[in-house]
Amino acid sequence: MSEANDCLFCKIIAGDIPSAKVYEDETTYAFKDINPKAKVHVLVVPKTHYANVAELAKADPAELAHIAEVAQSIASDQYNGSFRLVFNTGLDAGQTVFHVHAHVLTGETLDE
Ligand code: IU
Repeated sequence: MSEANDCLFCKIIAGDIPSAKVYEDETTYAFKDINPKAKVHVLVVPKTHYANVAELAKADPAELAHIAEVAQSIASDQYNGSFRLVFNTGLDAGQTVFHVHAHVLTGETLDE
C-alpha cells in the first residue's frame, strides 16, 4: 500500500487517527463520516492513495468496481440495499480530502 505524506485518510487507514470502522479488507477501508449527511453515511476508500476517482479508475479499475461492491454490501447490511454513491471530484465539486473516497448514503429515503 502506498501512502501520501500528510494525507488524513492515509493516516486513518494506518490507524494513526481513530475512525469508526465499518469494513476492511486487503485493499479497502470503510468508516463512518464524522459529519453524516444521511442516517447512514460511510466513506469507502482504497488503501492505496489516489487523489480522486479518475486517477483510481485509470490506475486500478478493479478497485473502483470493488468499492461499488463494498458500498452495496454496506447498504444491504445496514438498510434495504438502496444507496447513493458519490465521488466529489475537484474543489468546485466540494472535494475537501484529496484521497479518493466514495460517500455511501443510505439508511433512509434520500431527498432527490
Ligand atoms: P469531500 O467529498 O472531500 O467533501 O468529503 C470529505 C468527507 O470527509 C466529509 O464528508 C467529511 O465529513 C469527512 N471527514 C471525516 O469523516 N473525518 C475527518 O476527520 C474529516 C473529514 I477532516
